[in-house]
Amino acid sequence: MLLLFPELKPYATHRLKVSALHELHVEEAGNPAGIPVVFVHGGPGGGTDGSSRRYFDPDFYHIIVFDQRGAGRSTPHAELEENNTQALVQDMEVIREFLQLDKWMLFGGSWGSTLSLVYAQTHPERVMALVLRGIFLCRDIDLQWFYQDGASRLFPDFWDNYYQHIPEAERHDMIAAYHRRLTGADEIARMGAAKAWSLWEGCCSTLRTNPHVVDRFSDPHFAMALARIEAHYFVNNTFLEKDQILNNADKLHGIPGIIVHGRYDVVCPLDNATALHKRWPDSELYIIRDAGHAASEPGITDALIKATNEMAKLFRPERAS
Ligand code: STX
Repeated sequence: MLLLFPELKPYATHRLKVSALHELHVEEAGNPAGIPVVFVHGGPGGGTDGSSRRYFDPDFYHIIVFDQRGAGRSTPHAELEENNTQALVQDMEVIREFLQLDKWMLFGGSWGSTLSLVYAQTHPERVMALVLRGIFLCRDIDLQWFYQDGASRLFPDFWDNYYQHIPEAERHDMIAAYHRRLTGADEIARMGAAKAWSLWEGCCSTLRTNPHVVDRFSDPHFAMALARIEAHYFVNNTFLEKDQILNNADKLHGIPGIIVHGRYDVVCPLDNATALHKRWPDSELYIIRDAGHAASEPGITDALIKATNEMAKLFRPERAS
């Protein structure tokens, strides 16, 4: 089993102003002459941390990590104005041009897979390869499954806390009910809703409930960005057309991809990955037999690092062994 690469510090960090309102945190690590790879984080609103750069061999990769609008160290924190899928795709173009890169590899899990796929379908000529984990197609059935009726039946104990937070009269549309509280004037109500929303996701992310993951999702700063930004995207159908990603799968033609998905992923069920893989002949699918959703699951981490090592061989056969 492969483990994360050792901790490493960025050799450069940047603040990129991408609109009158939003400023992004961007960092570069590894080998500046290596294969450029961008880490696309989940949520939306999840942000990055020190582990984000550790999926890539720093001798072979030029590692780019950034926090999407309102997430992590980007500012304003948890901001919803001018925050949508198309703006995030555009921001990735701003980052790519700022770093003077012709093409790059995308590495994204969960919402990071969604955004990577939308980016690749918009700018296929800019994408060398995709390494994706915990595919999230953001179809109606995917949102219904996790936030309304589905995952509730596998984790009824954790569901109770998420469900009870909303009065009965509003429970027919849980995403809308949370969105009202997360965007309301009452700060205490916003914080309470953020914690209940985020905890639900944290508790379901791993095969066995992991206290470190639950702690991270309970952190008020983390929970506020994750919950507000997710609910904002989801009430807007993630700013995508119905089944947009599958319907545009032909645009991925010729882009090599590795998909890693846990068989017991309850946040984003495995059929997200099989549906994508069927329509994208250039992809390989690895189903991890004893894993849920999170990148930190041992089998998922192992498969992701194998995937980036394979891609390093593909793009630098003379250097990688
Ligand atoms: N959200 C799925 C997602 O993108 C519904 C996701 N799940 N966990 C994460 O993101 C983080 C660990 C990045 C917060």
